[in-house]
Amino acid sequence: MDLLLKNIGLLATPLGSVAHRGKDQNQISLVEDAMVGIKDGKIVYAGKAGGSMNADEVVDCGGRLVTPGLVDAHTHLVFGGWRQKEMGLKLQGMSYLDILKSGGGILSTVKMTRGTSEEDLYQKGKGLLWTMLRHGTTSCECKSGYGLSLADELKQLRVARRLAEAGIVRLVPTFLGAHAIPEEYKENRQAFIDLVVNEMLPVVAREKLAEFCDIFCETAVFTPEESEYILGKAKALGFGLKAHVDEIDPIGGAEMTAKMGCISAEHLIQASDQGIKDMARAGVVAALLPATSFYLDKPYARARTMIEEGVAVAVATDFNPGSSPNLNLQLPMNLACLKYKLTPAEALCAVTLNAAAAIGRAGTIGTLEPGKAADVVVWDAPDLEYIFYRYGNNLVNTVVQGGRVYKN
Ligand code: IZC
Ligand code: ZN
Repeated sequence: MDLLLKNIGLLATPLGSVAHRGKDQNQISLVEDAMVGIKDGKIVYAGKAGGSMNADEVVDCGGRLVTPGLVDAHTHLVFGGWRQKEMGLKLQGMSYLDILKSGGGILSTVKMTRGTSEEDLYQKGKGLLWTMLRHGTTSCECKSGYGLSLADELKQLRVARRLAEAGIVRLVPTFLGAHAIPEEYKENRQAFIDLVVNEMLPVVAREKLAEFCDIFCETAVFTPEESEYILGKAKALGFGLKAHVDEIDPIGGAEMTAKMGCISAEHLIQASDQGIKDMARAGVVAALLPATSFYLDKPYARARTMIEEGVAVAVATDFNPGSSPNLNLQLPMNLACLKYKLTPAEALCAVTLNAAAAIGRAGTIGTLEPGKAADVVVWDAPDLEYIFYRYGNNLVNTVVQGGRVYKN
């Protein structure tokens, strides 16, 4: 064996390789006095301590809590600049969509991303990934959507590919060309939709630069009908589907994700009862983003209703320079308990197994079981409740990613 994590006070993990819905989301395995054995970057044993195991490297967990590495199923990781200059507008009461309509918001990040070189975007992304890793995130999804031209979307996705190859955090790339209508197409939105469908999607598919296609389905951005059209074209090219829906206004986005067979639907703050039922029937994972509700001072998605209706709930950061400039998944974990009223067990599942399912990785990450990737967090915590109860500082003691050990 390459690595042994011994003296684990409590090993807490969901089990299995499919998203947990309904009452199952609350079912996790809790083993006291445990150990985890790792070989070739994979878990070979996770359970009760005992027997003698020889390992090249031993980490003494000192009686601490151990969980699977966190999976951040929704990030906009690659972008130029930041948006601190919009803080003043926000404080004066200007809304997220008003800032976007006036050419700021996403569009200001588009300008800065177009103006940043591939190498600079890569270096910045690497720094962000190291920070995420130190906060316990061992896998993340990463969206494009700040290029909004063929060349600039490809640039962002090439950066994502290089970041994946850097091997810091496991990374799953998503094409979000339909994130906003860029300034140069303001008077001709159909021409931009044609560009996404006829030029961007085929090249991204051919160059295998993204696994999923996402869209911002929202008032003044893309309608549910336009979303169906674009996602339908993406599906035909082999992309898995995701969509940002019903974040600000209830416009039938959740229903649309069920109809299109999306793997996940994002935000869902205003999702209708029917939309939630449709998602449960179609098996769409709800990727909820409570740090965005916090940051935009908006209501919180109806996570309890979703769980009661049988929707698998995942929780992610939505890390982006506008509505969620935070890449520490521990804050949304706190909010999942405090605002969504999830139990610690449900919330753990939401940032591990269900998050893995939201990005098509439930078979390989998200639980501590033999055969899965050796992605593990050792927490400065004696039990599971503690990491949801404490907040505001980093509670990670040690992270193992792909069998490599990083001590904080
Ligand atoms: O840059 O504002 N919601 N897209 C949809 C975002 C937030 C990212 C941004
Ligand atoms: Zn987003």
